[in-house]
Amino acid sequence: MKTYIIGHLKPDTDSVVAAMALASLYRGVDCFSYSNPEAAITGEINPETQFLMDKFGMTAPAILSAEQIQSDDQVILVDHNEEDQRLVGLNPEQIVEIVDHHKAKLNFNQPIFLTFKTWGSSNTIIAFMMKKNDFTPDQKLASLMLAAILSDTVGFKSPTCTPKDKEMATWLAELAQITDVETFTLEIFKAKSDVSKLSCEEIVKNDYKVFDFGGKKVMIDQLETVEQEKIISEKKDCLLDAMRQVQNELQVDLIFVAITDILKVNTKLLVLDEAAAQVASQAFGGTVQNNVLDIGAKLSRKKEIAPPIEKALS
Ligand SMILES: [Mn+2]
Repeated sequence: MKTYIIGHLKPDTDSVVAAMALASLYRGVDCFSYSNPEAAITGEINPETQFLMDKFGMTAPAILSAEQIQSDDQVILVDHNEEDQRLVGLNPEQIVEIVDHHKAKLNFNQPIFLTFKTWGSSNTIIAFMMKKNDFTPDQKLASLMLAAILSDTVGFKSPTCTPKDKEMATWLAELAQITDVETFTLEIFKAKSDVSKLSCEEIVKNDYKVFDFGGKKVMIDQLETVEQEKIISEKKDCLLDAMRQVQNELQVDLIFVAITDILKVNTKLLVLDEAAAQVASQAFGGTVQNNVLDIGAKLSRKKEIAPPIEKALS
């Protein structure tokens, strides 16, 4: 019997490291009675997470499929809760706990443990849980947890960032013995931005979430980069073709690709068709020009991009 701790589809650094960190806490502190806590991920890690694993000599958790989960195993979700973002085929009756910082959309037939905080990163929540339990992550794990907080809060610049994120990051930076957090943040940004090895289809599927907004399936992919202009001027047509293909493949009603410049703090939305253009204009104002809508100083999909789209569709 195992307890799998697993993040969302299309794993990002926060979700991969949150699974590792929570598994480490649950293995390390006696009062948690989970049997064999084991971190897992839903699919290949992204280039940023790979960079961090290499940098700190760590190995990412193994990819788990629903078929590998035995009927007596338990599952803990981290960094997500909605069904559309869970491992495909996962039996909701095996979920025993959720630790998350996203809007809750839940419907369970059994009582479960829930830890939801409106902080900028799931790793902030887990660091907080560690402190409460007098548990100290080792230097490598602390480094990864710090990186996850910096990644999710875009170096503390995202509107999702809270004082608690900074407080936990300070604690983790000490444990990690990382004194120059700013330089470390830039290193993470560069790794995040490296799309040189990705095809347009891979970019469109690099960091996407599918939402159910008023009965419509809406896919929002976000590319956080320091090369926004270059990507739009060099890859727009190729990305639009890939968006068309991915929209068909995933059977979503609307598809948006947000290209976010994390240094300039600006997002440009790639919009595929007239239906999406209308929704985008209604959500953010302005007019779509050549399939691009500049939505201004926005960084956070969760707080600044998805909610206006949801509102426009309601
Ligand atoms: Mn997160």
